[in-house]
Amino acid sequence: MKEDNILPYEGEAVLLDDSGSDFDWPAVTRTLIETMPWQVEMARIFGREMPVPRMTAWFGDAAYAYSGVCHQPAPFPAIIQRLRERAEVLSGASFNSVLLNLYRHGRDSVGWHSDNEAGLGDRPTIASLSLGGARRFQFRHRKTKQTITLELRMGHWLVMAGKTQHFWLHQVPKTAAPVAARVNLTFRYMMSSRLS
Ligand SMILES: O=C(O)CCC(=O)C(=O)O
Repeated sequence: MKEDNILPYEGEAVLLDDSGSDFDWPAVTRTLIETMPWQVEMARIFGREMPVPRMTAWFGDAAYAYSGVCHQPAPFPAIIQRLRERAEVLSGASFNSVLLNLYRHGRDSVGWHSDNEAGLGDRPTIASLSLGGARRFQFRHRKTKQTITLELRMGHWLVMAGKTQHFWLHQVPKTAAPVAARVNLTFRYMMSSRLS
């Protein structure tokens, strides 16, 4: 993975272009938008309960807490199972859970954060698939503030590994440009549940 590393230090991130694979990505995108149990989650931001600016859905073998929101175990639908298998082939890692994000328009976003929940472990491998409209994705190093900007397009897999979540934040910023709806799936491996 090292030779394709997007990150200059203290992390590993690889961008794989899977747009030419056997998947009909526009059809997969439509199916996910139409059939996933999308919800607007509430999260505690600066001490206030606020709707997050995107829709989310969750499937996994174990319960999971994300931004203070508890997700109960939920079996993978067939289409997500196919994508999980693809994620595992491309990354060489195994995944038992997936968080889906639906960015309905350019005002939907996810702010600076890292995927560093305790159940993910110290050096999680996370495979993140982009579908639908292209959006800007940025990494920012916690200490040096170095920022790396990518454009994530339909069929791109961003695989993050090693100490990435420890040293780098990431975000999908809002945009004023007209953009098509975007679906993102982040496959993760939860080592244990912190929920009962
Ligand atoms: O939409 C993306 O590409 C990133 C999503 C993300 O950062 C997350 O779900 O934690």
